[in-house]
Amino acid sequence: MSLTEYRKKRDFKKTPEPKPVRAAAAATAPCASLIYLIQKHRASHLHWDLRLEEGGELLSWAVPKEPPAAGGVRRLAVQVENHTLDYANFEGTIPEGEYGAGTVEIWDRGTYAPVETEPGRRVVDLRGRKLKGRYALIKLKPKDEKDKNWLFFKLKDKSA
Ligand SMILES: [Mn+2]
Repeated sequence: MSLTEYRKKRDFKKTPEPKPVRAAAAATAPCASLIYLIQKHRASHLHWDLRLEEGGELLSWAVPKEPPAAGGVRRLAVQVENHTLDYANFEGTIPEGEYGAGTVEIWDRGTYAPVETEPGRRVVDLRGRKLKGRYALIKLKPKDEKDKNWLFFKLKDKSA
């Protein structure tokens, strides 16, 4: 996935969201700490945008309900277009009439470490202020090509 869809959906003359800079798509050093964040997005429907840095972009999922700090709660997470890395610092108001119109605030931020990365399955260790510990993202069997539904949940802490 590239940032083509991210660019296509936005008019950077109208939205304050960051415009991708081509030169900034530098490869991430393998040992560098990777960005994890969640933005609370009050758009037409309130949701939380979960973002994980990978390959110089932010993989992104829209979570319709508040992400769980504890185990035992599974949340739907709909994968959306990759976002530019600069989006990790974005807070503000997307104007009426623009894609995602509404307010964006950073709800949680930190770093993460990938534990398992397979197509349709990711396990990550999150080190945020609100979400900490091991989480899984599991892609649900798609009913059609457009289906990008995943489940996001905290794995049980074996040491507890
Ligand atoms: Mn959003």
